[in-house]
Amino acid sequence: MHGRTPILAASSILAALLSPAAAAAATTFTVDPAAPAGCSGANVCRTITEANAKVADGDTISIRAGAYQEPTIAVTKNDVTLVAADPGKVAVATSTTTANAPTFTLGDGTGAGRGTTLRGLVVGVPATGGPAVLVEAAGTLVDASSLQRSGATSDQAVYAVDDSGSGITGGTNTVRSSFVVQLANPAEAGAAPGLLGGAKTSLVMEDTTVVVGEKSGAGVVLPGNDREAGSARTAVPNRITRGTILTQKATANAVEVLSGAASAVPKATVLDSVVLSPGSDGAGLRAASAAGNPALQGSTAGDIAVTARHVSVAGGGRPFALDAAALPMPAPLSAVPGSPVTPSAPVGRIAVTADRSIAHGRAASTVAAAAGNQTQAGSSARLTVKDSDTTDNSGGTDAAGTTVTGATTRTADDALFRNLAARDLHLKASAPVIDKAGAQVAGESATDFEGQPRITGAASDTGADEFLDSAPVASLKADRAAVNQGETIAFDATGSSDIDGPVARFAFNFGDGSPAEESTTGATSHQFTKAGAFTVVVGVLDSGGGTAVATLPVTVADVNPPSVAITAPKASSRIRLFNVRVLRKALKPVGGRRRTRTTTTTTLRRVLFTGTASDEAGVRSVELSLRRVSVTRSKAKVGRVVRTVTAKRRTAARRTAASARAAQSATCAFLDLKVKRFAGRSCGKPIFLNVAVKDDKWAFRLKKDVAYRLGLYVLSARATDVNGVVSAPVSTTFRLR
Ligand SMILES: [Ca+2]
Ligand SMILES: [Ca+2]
Ligand SMILES: [Ca+2]
Ligand SMILES: [Ca+2]
Repeated sequence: MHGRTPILAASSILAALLSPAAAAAATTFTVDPAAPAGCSGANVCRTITEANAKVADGDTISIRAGAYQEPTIAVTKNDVTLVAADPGKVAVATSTTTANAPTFTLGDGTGAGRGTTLRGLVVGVPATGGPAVLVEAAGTLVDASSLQRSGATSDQAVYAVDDSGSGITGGTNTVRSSFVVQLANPAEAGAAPGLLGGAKTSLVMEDTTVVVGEKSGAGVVLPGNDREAGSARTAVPNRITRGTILTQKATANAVEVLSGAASAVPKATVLDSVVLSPGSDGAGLRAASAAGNPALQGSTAGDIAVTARHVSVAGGGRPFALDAAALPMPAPLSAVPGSPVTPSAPVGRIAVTADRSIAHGRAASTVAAAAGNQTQAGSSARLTVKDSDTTDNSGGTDAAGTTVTGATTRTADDALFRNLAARDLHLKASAPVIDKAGAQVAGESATDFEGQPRITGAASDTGADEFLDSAPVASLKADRAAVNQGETIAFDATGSSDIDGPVARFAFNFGDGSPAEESTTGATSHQFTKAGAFTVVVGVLDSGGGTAVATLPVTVADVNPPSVAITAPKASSRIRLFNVRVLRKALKPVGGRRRTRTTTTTTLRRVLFTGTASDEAGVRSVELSLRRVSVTRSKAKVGRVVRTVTAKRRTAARRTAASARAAQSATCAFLDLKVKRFAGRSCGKPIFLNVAVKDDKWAFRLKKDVAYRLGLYVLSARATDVNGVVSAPVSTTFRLR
């Protein structure tokens, strides 16, 4: 029974899956550029256009890797998903040469095409093209995609919502986990934004990065979400959660919230955990009332209410710009059919609240509540900066109309951001706003602008970034990799880095047994006295306690031979080679005469050669050579000695002459244990014998399997270290007697 449970469960799940699927019968079409033209019976089509012509509501188009150039793809069935079978490898751009033709059109304004999803696509446009994605529906989703207008000469948003069609009465369009890039041709000068929201529908952006180049306009323009919504005037706020919005034109604002509609319903916008990086004279957020709808004289533009929490704005002219004076719609909006373009009197009330945010700029925010042509009673503009780090004037409401309240601080840009000049608004490890924004508030993003946990450490951090210490990166260089013993190598770890701030400490371990060395500069040098192959390690420690290591191999050549010495025999010593024992035994007298038998027994004495050998790197071996210089006339024999004749004593002069002759003849007698006798060899090539060495001491004992002769000998010793460096031999002359 135990074993059957999974099978039963699996079959019941299968049954549950099959029955509703049979009713829904959604079809997946596959687009494969290698397929024959048209669509096969197996629903494999060569082009997206062909598949799109076949789909019914709820179907999926799965697109294989390829670069697709097709006429504008207009999705007019509902809940159709176009998904890359190979995410990131499906590039789509329109082949249409008509000016401003989009690559995708989602919906047609009649209510068709709602619920379309684009997922995993790279969508581009030709130079004269329109938006990469034009939305004329609601409920659409662009997910995990990259929308690009690069080198474009036409001035269009990359992603634009046109919800002016009568079939659209509200709803939300979403861009999630995507990149939106607006890089117009450098020769052009346009004003189009990266994304343009709808007037009746909400725009929700999540985890999306927007980059708009210097020849275009704002990052995101939100014209409101409640224009002419008829009887169902429910404001659904625009929402930008997590992500970065970066604009490069000097005057470009990162986000604009505009109101020109004839509705009193608030145009609510929430920014949560977003980095706003405007142009050098732009604002992080501009909220402005535009003209009312001339067709609805006397009505007001809808009020604007913006909540910005955990937002970081810096690097621009000002954090916020509020303008309740009546203004004409900006150019990109006037291009949207149905947008009001005529300046007229009515304006709305603007309220922007920044909470636990970093609100920086070269100048303070601007708040313009009333301009000369503004006549509508009750118009107002109010900016509140609360519990934030801001360059706005503190202390009540300043002359410009900004109220700075709560636990506000004023920190210099350099003390906050990793690299503001490079538009990197991550917090430095030393930023004083870390852990200053308290607990997470219900409804807020649980993660920071880049998706890291909102609370790291004791509390959340002010602004969009929650500081999460990154490990440093260690780097180690040396002026050379190979030296001789006793030489010095310079090490340089100053190339180590930490993205959060400077590296705090460096610890060097040279690998040769010497003590580790600490440094705050990252540069040091070390003299290697030992030979060998070593791994030098540098450990770097950042201010947050993160560590990293880098290693470098070095080789130190052994140039010091071992030192070797002979301790026995002493120089010029005379060593008795034999023990002689004489036994006399009295025999029975013969004929009254005493008889004595004398037995002389000769044995080899214990003759031990000893010495020392040492080396810093260690001794591998010690070798001896024993040269017989001269012999007595008689052979010494272990056992019975018949007689002993001592050779004529040579004078020093005669010895010198003898050794000179030996050198001339270049033949010497060396002990050769292989043949167990003294063998003749060239004097320059002694026969060496390996001897036992332990703890820097060596010893060798003469054994009786060689017939030694009494006479003059020279013992030489040499040692080899573990690196193969051989010492010069040392010698001792002695005599066996
Ligand atoms: Ca924190
Ligand atoms: Ca972070
Ligand atoms: Ca770090
Ligand atoms: Ca050595």
